[in-house]
Amino acid sequence: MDLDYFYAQCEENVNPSIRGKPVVVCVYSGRTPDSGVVSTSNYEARRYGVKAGTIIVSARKLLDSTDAIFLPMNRPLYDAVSERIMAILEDYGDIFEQVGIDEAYLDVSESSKGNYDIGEMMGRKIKDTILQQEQVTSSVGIAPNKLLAKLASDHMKPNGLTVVTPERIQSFLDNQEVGRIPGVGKKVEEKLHESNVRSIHDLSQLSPISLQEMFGRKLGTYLFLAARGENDEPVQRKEIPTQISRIATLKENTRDFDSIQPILSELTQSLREKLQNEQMKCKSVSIIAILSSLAIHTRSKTLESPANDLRTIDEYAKQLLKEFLESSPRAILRRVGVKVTGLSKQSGQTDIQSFFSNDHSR
Ligand code: TTP
Ligand code: CA
Repeated sequence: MDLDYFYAQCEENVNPSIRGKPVVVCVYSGRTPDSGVVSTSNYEARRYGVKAGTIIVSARKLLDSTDAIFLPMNRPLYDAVSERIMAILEDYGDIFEQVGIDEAYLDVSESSKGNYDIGEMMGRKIKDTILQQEQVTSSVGIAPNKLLAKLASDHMKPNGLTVVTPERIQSFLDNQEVGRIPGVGKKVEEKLHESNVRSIHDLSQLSPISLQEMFGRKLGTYLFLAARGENDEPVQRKEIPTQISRIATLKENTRDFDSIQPILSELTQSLREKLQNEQMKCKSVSIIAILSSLAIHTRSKTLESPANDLRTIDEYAKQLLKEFLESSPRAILRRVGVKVTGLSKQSGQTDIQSFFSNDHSR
């Protein structure tokens, strides 16, 4: 199951008056009013060639003649919608695996008794429930494995439902472009094109040996099997991590707060993205100071309430660094790190503070 034009669809739901117009969700870098890239766009905007990764300036030009709406990312909103939808999905399959903010796999082998008609009914029910409860359209693929289910969910986007029964695998695959296979990026695609391999059917004509020669053992074997629709990756419930940390080596050994702090902030940013992707909150924040002597020190603080917004984590980390430097007048840092612990799944309710934290106001 993959939600359609997810961020933009959330925005349409919050403000229905923009529905029908091209909607562009942007990651503004802040350098100039229009610098940054498109995070995603609705299908109206895609008709003009505006999609994830398009530079905002280009998007404005492409949509010049339209009444397009440009909005900044509001990640707390999308997180909250995603979490409610994932909770709906969890009730269905035998095993549930969320991938990213808007995608999930459900193993329904047992509950469908391996019957694709039952699988299809489950798929419809899931789509209907998400639409009724959250007014979000989704695309579902039902197939013998994760690779085929992913391709099937992409097949009729948006609002699609595609069933690939075992008998239909090869005909389903043959006409599709090799670039559609998950894991086939630009480079692999170009290399295949150079060998005149464009469709998955073309790919299926290559021997495992020649694929391995071109791409190495691992990717070569994957591609050989993928061309036949074979993939044995299990649907697996994600283990919930108990802590996440980031660490970096400083350009030079120092105990100067102003030179260490920007590095710490970068680490905090990356850590917080991970937290939000995993839809987790943390209870405490620590900093790690590795000194020029290689001695390791940590300092921790418990938050007033679990959080995953940048401002809170960044402020705690900065405070900890300041306190550490003050309490250790001879410490010279070689590396610095930040760690969050006491992780828990974030609750459905988005609190005001994280709602107005950086993404929204940027
Ligand atoms: P996708 O599922 O790739 O895209 P989508 O849901 O917007 O559109 P589609 O109908 O084709 O599924 O990504 C999910 C969300 O992730 C998307 O709404 C915004 C975000 N995203 C980015 O921020 N940057 C990116 O480059 C991509 C690909 C997605
Ligand atoms: Ca999607």
